[in-house]
Amino acid sequence: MRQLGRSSRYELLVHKDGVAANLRDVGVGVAQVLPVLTVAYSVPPGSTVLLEEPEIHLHPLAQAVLAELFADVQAFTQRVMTGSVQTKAQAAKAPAGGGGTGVGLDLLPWPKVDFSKFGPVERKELGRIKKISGANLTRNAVVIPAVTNHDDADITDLEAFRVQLNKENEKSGIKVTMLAFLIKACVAALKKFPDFNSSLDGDSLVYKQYFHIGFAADTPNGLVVPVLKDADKKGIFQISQEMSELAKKARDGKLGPADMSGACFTISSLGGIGGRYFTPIINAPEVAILGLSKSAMKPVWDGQQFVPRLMLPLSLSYDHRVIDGALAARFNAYLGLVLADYRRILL
Ligand code: CAO
Repeated sequence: MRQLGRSSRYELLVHKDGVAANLRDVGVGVAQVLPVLTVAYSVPPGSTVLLEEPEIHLHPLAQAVLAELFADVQAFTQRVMTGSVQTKAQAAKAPAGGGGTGVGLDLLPWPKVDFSKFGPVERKELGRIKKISGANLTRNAVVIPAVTNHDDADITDLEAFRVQLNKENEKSGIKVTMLAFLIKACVAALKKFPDFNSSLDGDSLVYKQYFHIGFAADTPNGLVVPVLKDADKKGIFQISQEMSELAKKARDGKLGPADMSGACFTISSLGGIGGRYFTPIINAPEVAILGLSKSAMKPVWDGQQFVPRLMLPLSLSYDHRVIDGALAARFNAYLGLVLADYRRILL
């Protein structure tokens, strides 16, 4: 594609009927013309637009570049005529919710960039799981006013207990994971703070009296969230075993809809991989999600001296429509107490 010189700058303007367009020397680079047009006319990403008959005289090179850039004016004109795209003027006149009104999302179109102008590229279709989870994640990120509370839990003694348990049960074939302890600890916290075990339904909150915990599992095909049912009724060994079966099913792409539905609360653990805190996206209609990062030895002040303790980073994202910041801080603080001394789960 030919380029205009750096000094050549244009902007697209629309006629009052919104179909034909002009160019004017006002300070927008030709490379930006397409984004400008998509913004101005709410043209969906991927649309191409051609200037029908620019009303002012253009440098021939500019016309040639624009002809290449905007290769389909008839299609654009037809889209405007059939109402599948709106001009800016039409959008401004549209009723509430139709864009440009200050309510609704009124988002700009996705930037359309010809990456091959900058270097070699390869195109790959998103996988099925990514397409589905992407749509869900976007809705949840956009709709839920989420806040994340970060904290650290002292798991020094719990980790020693876990290692000891695994030694004792080496022959059983069941490996107890930290995540299993976290699932039980979260059940205790959900019982203590029932708002976390609720879902918004219009102006009401539905409080669940069951405790199904989802856990994010990384698979070759993408992220899935199997659900461990009735975690309150199961011991650490059973939870560890079921989790490992569900994780295997997830990796083999064999999870059915029943394996992935009904969660009250989700845990997303990146602890086996690394990182220090993150902001997990809530899995609607749940109202909170707990992110776990990699535990590390830290110097902790015990009132007299610094002592080495194994600290687990907790990142609790919550729906602020349902949960206040103070409650979230209490939830994390309670989790910290339980994880530091697991006997508290009995209280
Ligand atoms: N800190 C330090 N080490 C940890 C840890 C933590 N918080 N959590 C786990 N580990 C260790 C385990 O002890 C294990 O070590 P050993 O093999 O030496 O015993 C190792 O990390 C691997 O653990 P694991 O990942 O196999 O097991 P798990 O029970 O912790 O997790 C599962 C299971 C399915 C959640 C995990 O395999 C997984 O898929 N994690 C990724 C989830 C994810 O992608 N979340 C992001 C969602 S948002 O995009």
